[in-house]
Amino acid sequence: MNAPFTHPLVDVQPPIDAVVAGLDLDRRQRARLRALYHAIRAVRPAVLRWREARGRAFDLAAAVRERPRQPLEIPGTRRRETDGGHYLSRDEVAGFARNGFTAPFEVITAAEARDLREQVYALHGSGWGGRTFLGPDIQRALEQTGAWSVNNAGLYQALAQPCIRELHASPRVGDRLASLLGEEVVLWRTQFFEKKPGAVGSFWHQTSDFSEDSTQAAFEPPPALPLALGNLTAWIALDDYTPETGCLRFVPGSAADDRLDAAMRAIQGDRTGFLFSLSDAELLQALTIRDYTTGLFAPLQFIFEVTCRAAPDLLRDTPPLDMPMRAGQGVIFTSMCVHGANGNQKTERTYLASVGRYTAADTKMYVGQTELPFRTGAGVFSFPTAPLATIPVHAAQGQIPRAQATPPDRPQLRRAAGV
Ligand SMILES: O=C(O)CCC(=O)C(=O)O
Repeated sequence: MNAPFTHPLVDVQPPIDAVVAGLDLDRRQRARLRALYHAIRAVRPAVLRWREARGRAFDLAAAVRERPRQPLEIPGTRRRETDGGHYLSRDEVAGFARNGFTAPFEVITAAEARDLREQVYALHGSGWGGRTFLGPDIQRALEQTGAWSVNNAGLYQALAQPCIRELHASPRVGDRLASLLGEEVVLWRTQFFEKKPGAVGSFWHQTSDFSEDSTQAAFEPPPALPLALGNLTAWIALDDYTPETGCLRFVPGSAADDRLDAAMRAIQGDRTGFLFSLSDAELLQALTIRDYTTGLFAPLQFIFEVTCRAAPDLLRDTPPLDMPMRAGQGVIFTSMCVHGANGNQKTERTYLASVGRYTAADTKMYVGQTELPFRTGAGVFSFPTAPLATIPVHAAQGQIPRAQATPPDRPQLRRAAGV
C-alpha cells in the first residue's frame, strides 16, 4: 500500500485512491482487473531484469531530477505603450513572464458571450452542419459511451464555424499573443471545456507538446522559441466562472519548473516501462484508470501523484490561484504554467468556455503524423490530420483582416508546415 497521498495542491479534488475507490465496477470488471494485475506482477521481475540488462530501465526519478529554473524570455516586441491596439503593456508582459498567465481581459461582451453559447449548443444539436473532425469511428465510439459532447464534437470547429473563428482570431486576442510570441501568430486548435452539473474539473497539469493520446508531440516549435511559448492558450469564458462553477486555477511561476511535463514525456515515451516500474498499489490504480475512466482527469491526477512521489518537493512552495472570470472575458496562459480547473459540483447549470491554442507561425504541426490517436471509453481510434490547418491571427503587417479568417478549403488558410 502507498501512504495516503497528501499535497498542498490536492485541496479541492479528491486524491486518486478516492477516485478509483468511487468507480462503480461490476464483478466481471474487477475479476478482469485482478487477473491483469497478477499477470503483470508475475512477469515483472523477469521484465525488469531484461530491461535493466539492456540499459532500458524506466527511471522516473531521473526524468524529474531538479534542474535550474529558466527565466522566460519573451520574443514579442509589440507593446500597448508604443503600438496601441490590444497589445499588452510592458507591465503586463513582465507579469506574464513572471506568472505564466495574463489577467482576465474582455474579448466580447457578456451579451455576445451568451449569444455565442446559444449558437454553440444549437450547432451541436444540429450535428455541426455535418462537419466534425474526429471521423466516424471515434464519433460512433463516443456516441456509444454517451461522450459525443460539445467537448469532443467541438474540437477544431474554428476551421468550420465562422463564429468560433472570429472569437479566437479577434485582435483582442491576436494582438496580445503577438506581444508575447512575436509577429506571426497562428491558431492551431480550438475546443470547448464544458462543465456539466457534477463535473469534477481538470486536475493539475502542464504540457509543452500536447502529445495527449499520442507518443509524438503535436508540434515542433522553432529552436529559438522558449519551451514555455510552444503553446499559448486563450481560455474564453462563455459563462460567469467562480470557484464554485469551474474557474481556472494556476500555480504562478510554475512554467519555470518543467518537471511535471518531463514526467509526462518520459511516460508517453515508454508506457510499458512506466507500467512495470510502478508499485503494486500504483499498478492497480493505473490499470483501473486506463480501462475504466474516460477523459484526462484521472490519468493526469495519477501522473501528478506518481511524479510527486519521485520528486517530493514538486510544487510545494506556491499556493494556487483561482481565476474567476465574467462571461466574455479571456485569459492567455502558457500551457507550461501548471494549471487545472475547479469542478461544478454545487450548481445545476452547465458552464462553457471556448479555448484556442496558439503558436508561432513557423512551428511545425503534426510532423510525420497523418493520423492522431484518440482514447474513447470503448478503445483507442485514430482521426486524420489532413483537414487540420492553422489559422493566422496576427502578422507582421499588423492584424489579419477579418475576411482572411475564412474556411479551411480557401487557399489563404495556410496548411500547417511539415505535415
Ligand atoms: O477548463 C478546464 O477545465 C481546463 C482547461 C485546460 O486545462 C486548458 O485549457 O488547457
